[in-house]
Amino acid sequence: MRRREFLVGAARATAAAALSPVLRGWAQDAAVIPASLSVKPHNQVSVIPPDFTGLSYESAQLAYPPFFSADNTALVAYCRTLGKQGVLRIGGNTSEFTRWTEQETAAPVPMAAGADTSATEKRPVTPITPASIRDLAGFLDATGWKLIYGINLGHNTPQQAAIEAKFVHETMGPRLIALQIGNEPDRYGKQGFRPSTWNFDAYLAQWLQFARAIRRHVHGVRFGAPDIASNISWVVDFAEKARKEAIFLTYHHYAEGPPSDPTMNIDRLLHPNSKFDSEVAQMQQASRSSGLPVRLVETNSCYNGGKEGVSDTFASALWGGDYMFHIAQAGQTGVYLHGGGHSFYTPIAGSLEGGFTARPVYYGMLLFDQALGSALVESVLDAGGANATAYAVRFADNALGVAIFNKDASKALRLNINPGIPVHSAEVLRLAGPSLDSKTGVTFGGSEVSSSGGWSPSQTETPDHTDSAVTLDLPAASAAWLRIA
Ligand code: BDP
Repeated sequence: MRRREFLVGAARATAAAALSPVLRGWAQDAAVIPASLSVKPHNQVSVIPPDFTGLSYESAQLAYPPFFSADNTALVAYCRTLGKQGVLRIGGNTSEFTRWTEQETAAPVPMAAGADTSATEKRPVTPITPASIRDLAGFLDATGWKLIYGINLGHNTPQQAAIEAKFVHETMGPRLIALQIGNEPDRYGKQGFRPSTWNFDAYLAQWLQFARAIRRHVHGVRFGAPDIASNISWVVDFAEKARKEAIFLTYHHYAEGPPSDPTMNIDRLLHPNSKFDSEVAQMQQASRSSGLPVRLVETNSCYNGGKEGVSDTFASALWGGDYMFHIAQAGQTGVYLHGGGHSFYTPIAGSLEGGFTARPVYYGMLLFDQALGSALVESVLDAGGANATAYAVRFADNALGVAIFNKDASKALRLNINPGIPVHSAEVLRLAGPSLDSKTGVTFGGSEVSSSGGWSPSQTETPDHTDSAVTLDLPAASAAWLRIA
C-alpha cells in the first residue's frame, strides 16, 4: 500500500482516526520542528561492507550442537533476513570456560544460552566437540554467514588451543574469517584469571605463545585481536606492537550498565556519548597507522545481559540502527550485537524447541541493513534542536539512501532534504513502535518479522518531492529509511 504525504494542519486531527497508530501519534503531536538535511553525494566518508552486520553469541551455546545447525531453519531465516553475508561471532565470558574434547555427549540437553550476566569461575565448563563445530559449519552454509571464533585463553594451554583451532580451521575452511584468543583479556586481573599485576605486555606475551602454538599446527590461520572489554589503550598497543599478528583489531562496547543503576535508562541511551566517540577516534587513528581495520565484535545497549525496560524496548531499535550507522561512519567495518536465549538485549529471542521472536533492536538492525554495500557520504543535519541524527549513503547505481533517527520523545520533525541529485523517485520505509518503552508492536515498513524469521515491507510511502528536494515528516520517537533515485 502506498501512502501519500501526511496530512497537515486541521485536517490532521479529523483524519487521525483513519491512520495507523504511528501516524495517529504524529497527527496529535504538538511540537513540529522544521529541520533540514543537506547531502553531498560525492564526498565519501566511509564504506559499509556487505558483511558489516553480525551477531555475537556465547561459546556455551555450542554445548547444544542442534542450536547452530542447518536444521534450525527458523534461526537460519532470522539471520538471512538480517543479511545475506553476515558474521557470527562466537565468544563471550563463557568462552573462557570451554574445553575442547573429541568425546561426544550421548544426548545433548536442549538449551538456548543467554548472554552471560557476570564472570565467575564457578560456572560449569562447556564441552566443545566435533559435532558442535560440524553443525556450526552447516548453519553457516545455510545462512551464507561467516565466522569469528573465540578460543579460551583464560583457562587453557597453548597445546589444547592448537588442537581445537586445527579442527575449527579445517572444518570451517573459507567460512572462518579469523580466530580470536581470549575474551576481554583486559579484565583478567579483576576476574581473578591472572594476578592483579596483569597488563598489556603480560597479555601480549601469552597471546603470542598461544598464537605461535596455533600457527605451528594450522597453516594459514588468521587472527582478530585483542577483543577487549573497555581498555581502548590495548587496541592502540596491539596495533602498534603486534600489527603483523592480526588481520583486524577488535573490541567490545556496551552503551550502558550496570542494569541496577537507575541512571542507565532510555533517555541516556538515546543521547550522544562523547567519551565513547573519543575512544572510537583513538581506534581509528590506530587503524590508520597500522593499516588494520576495526570490528566491534561484541556490543549491545547495557551489559550484564541488558536492562529490562530499556534493552528490550522500541528505544533499543532507534539506538541500534543509529549506533550501527555511527560506527560505520567512523570507518569501522563490522558491528555484532551480542545476545542469545532470552537475554533482555538479544536481537533474536527464543530457542530451537520454543521458537524465536525478533526483539525491537532487530528492527533497528533491519533498517541499517538497507544500507549494506553502500558508501556513507557527507551530510549536514540541522535538527532544529531536536535529538535526531541522519546518515546519507550512495549506492553503486548512484541511488541515495537516507536514514533518519528522530530519537526525540516529544518533537516531530518536518525535514526538508536536499539530496544533491535529481529526484525522480523517493520511497520511505518507516521504523515505528507504539512508544519508546514498548516491547512489542514494532514494525519496519509496516511489517513485523514473522515467527519463521521472514520480513518484507507492507507499507511504502512516496513523500512529497520536487525534482531537487524531498519533504519528510517524522513523528517523535521514530525513524525512517528513504531511498532517492
Ligand atoms: C561481556 C561478555 C559477555 C556478557 C556481556 C554482558 O563478554 O559474555 O554477556 O558482557 O555483560 O563482558 O552482557
